[in-house]
Amino acid sequence: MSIQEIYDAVMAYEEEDVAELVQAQVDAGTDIEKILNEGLISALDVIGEKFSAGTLFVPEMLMAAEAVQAGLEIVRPLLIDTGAKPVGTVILGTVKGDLHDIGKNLVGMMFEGAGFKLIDLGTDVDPEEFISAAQENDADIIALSGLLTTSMPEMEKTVEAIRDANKNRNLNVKTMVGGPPINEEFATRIGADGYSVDAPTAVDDARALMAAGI
Ligand code: B1M
Repeated sequence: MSIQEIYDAVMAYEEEDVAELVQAQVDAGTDIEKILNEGLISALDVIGEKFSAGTLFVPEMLMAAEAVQAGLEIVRPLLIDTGAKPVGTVILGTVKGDLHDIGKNLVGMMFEGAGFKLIDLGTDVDPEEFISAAQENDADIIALSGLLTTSMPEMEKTVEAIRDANKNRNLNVKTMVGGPPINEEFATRIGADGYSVDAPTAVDDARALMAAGI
């Protein structure tokens, strides 16, 4: 039994096998980060490369994503069950036009595990939905995910709308952004309060934003 088997099962789109293999690794006490990075996420990276190279297509990419989601469901309780006390409220979502949610889900699990109250709006989220959810839940942070380059202007639009709501609609919320096409420079240019490269960093950055006072 090895992590390689998880990787191979994702590459073979064997959703049930992935769930069973991840469970076996969890039961054996394997480090969760190792299961995620070496078993599940690294397989998706290769799937993405094959998609770019034209050697596999959207249906295969989707089947691989479903296999990874099956594995994530197994580790979810371990990531969110820390007993930490609530430290703030985060609204999370993938921006308008973008349907990718695996990274966002991972970010959400880690926020929950760190004791944040999480409101996950899902994918393809309109700027106004983020703002309404933040108002309704008296949120501290809105975290935006985006995987497509076409999501970048959407992210900019969303951050701008939130900034406007902070100024004119009695909202007081910080914005964080992340996803493969996003970097620090872009985040700064669009006026986001934070950029995080991955899920664990997003939690650290959110904690730092909370500590800096909102
Ligand atoms: Co799509 N897709 N996809 N796809 N897909 C990519 C992103 C792509 C890079 C593949 C490629 O060409 N190599 C490419 C984008 C190219 C570009 O724009 N530059 C692409 C494309 C083109 C498309 C379509 C347009 C394909 C088509 O229809 N012709 C289409 C778009 C649909 C849409 O969104 N409107 C599409 C569709 C899909 C599927 C639906 C089939 C499926 C998604 C299923 C799902 O999410 N439920 C899919 C998949 C699986 C991928 C790849 C293979 C894997 C993405 C993933 O889940 N990675 C991807 C290639 C790749 O990434 N290697 C690809 C694992 C995940 C854990 O990583 O989301 O990056 P990630 O999250 C990371 C960090 O980025 C960060 O933390 C996580 C790690 O800890 N992070 C944040 C993410 N969000 C954050 C938010 C934060 C902080 C950190 O807030 C503060």
